Amino acid sequence: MRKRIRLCGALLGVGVALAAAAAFVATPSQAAYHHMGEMDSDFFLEVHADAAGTKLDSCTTCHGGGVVGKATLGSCEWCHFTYGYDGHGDIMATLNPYGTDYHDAGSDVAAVRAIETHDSDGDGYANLDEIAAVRYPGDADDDPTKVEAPFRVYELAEIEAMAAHTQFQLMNTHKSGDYYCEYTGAPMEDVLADAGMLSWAASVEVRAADGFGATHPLDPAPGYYHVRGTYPESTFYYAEEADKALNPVYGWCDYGAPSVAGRANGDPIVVDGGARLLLAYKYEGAYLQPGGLGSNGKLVGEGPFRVVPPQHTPGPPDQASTSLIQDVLWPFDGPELFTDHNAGFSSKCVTVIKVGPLPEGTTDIDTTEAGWEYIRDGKVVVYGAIDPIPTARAKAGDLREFVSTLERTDVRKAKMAGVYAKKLGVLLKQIERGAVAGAGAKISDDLLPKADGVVTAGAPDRNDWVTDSSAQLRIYWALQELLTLLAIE
Ligand SMILES: [Ca+2]
Ligand SMILES: [Ca+2]
Ligand SMILES: [Ca+2]
Repeated sequence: MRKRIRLCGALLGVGVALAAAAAFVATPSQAAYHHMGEMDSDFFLEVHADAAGTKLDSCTTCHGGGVVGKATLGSCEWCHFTYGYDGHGDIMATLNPYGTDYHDAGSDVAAVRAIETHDSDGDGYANLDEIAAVRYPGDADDDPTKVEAPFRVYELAEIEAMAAHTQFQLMNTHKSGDYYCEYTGAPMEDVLADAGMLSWAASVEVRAADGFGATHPLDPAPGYYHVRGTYPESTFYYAEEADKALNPVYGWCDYGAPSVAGRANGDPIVVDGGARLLLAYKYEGAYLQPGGLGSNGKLVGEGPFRVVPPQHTPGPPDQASTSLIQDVLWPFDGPELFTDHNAGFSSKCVTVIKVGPLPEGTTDIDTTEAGWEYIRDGKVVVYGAIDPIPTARAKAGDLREFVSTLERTDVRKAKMAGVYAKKLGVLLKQIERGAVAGAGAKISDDLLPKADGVVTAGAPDRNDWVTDSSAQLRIYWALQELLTLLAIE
């Protein structure tokens, strides 16, 4: 029998056998962390107390995520998928290199200490340096030099507070049946403006919780559905032959939505404000059904947010490509001469909107864990080429918070922690005012020199105020991160 090892996320002793895929939807993703009998997270925090409450205080520090089909799973879902609720699987397969080192060193407090000097993930930074900088020691794509791009998390209520846009349109698919309907949402252009999209941004990439994604250039480009401005006016196309309700044998369009009522073939479709690329949250006036993975591993539901593109070549619903009956009024139009298939570029359950290209010195934010939680909580994150100030403000606030927890033994002289926190308060005010140059100077000339010895000289140097190595590393890298963010324009 396999040795029973105790690792966070392993769900040992929970003998509930559920189909792993079906369980993703219902399981709060942090349920396994600090769960009954699990000690590893306590061992980790006993050695690395500063990591409490950071992104390292989670399963992800030791367990990797994975990909099943097109779905990207966070560490929790990945564990459930590979290991199962009954522990039938191979727990070692869920460990990242840091988790493996911890396991091989004995899975206790001494093991956490013993692997501090290892570079488990081989990215050139020792585990201790990474943990101090709040970077994953088991993920080579994350290291202390990496700065997350500016981001802004929106809740549904914030998107709803923007001017609502309602549009009736055709959703034309390649093969799964077409339909006319009405979506309500905020134009994507308005969402990006609200996030402070930078002038040189070029495109957005939207990603859904199941890994599906689509790229939308800001301006019209052949083959794409663009963000800015309106789409051509379209016409309502109706034929009894196409109507699934009247021709259940080979009809291909669903005319059953309430918003279809009263329309006749050839009527112009008039949309107040013009047809736009929408970040939709309502279908026919009702909130979108939040998505989840069905037992077949496929996405069910489309909400809470769906990106809805109108047709760029407005035309009739066309017969499904898979139908053998193509001798019809509107046969499948593969080359898209008369109509385009916008539905396939309509991303369901969108949780991430990346505005590209990324600002210099930044990298993708960690969205692995965001997917299904965002679906449940009605959130979407916009990141990339957007206003960096709110992110810098939040990070400076976090840093001040951290410094306020420093103890006498972490600093050279008794009052230094308090004064350093006050200096960070000054920095915070500069950032809030948008005084970017002043804030940069404050960091480079005043804050960094007092916390840079470990990185520049291998040990705290004579003018360092913060003398605890791990605290100093955390402060040093947080300040570097702020410098990068403040340099974005
Ligand atoms: Ca490393
Ligand atoms: Ca790393
Ligand atoms: Ca079609």
